[in-house]
Amino acid sequence: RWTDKERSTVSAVWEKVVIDETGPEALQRVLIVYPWTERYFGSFGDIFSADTVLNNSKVAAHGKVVLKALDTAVKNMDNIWGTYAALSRLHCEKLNVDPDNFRLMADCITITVACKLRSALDHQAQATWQKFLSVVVEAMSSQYY
Ligand code: ZNH
Repeated sequence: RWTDKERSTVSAVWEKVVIDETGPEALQRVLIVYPWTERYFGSFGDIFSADTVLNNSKVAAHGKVVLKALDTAVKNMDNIWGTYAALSRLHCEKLNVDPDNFRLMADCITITVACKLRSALDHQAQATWQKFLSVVVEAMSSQYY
């Protein structure tokens, strides 16, 4: 269901993404722009005291974990739902993450990528990239009941 052009666009965008930078920055954006998302990260300590969202090593590490999971989707574009079935179940049953937050996370990833790639993420590339992320969001939500 992906055209060759879409596949090559997603790969081209992803090749330019530095996981260790974009992951932390995207999750920091989620936590700052949508501060209620902090509730899921109780085990990370008081991430809002002083300026600690931006220098909390657990937030940074977790941002990398999320982006590494995206790498799996890029490499399995024909089976994104299958790739995320267990992860979706974990977020539903154990982590109790409201699935609306997946869309917020996806948007923050796009904004972070756009800030870094600038003109390399042109309108056509953004459209395809967001289509890809919307499948990721659907897949992450697929096991909720
Ligand atoms: Zn998440 C975890 C992915 C979103 C919250 N995550 C996780 C992991 C992964 C992920 C891979 C790990 C798992 C294990 O360990 O097994 N996520 C992901 C993705 C996405 C997400 C791909 C999208 C796209 N998350 C999310 C959101 C939120 C979350 C939005 C909220 C807001 N997660 C979470 C938590 C956890 C996780 C809380 C746990 C952490 C710790 O460490 O504890």
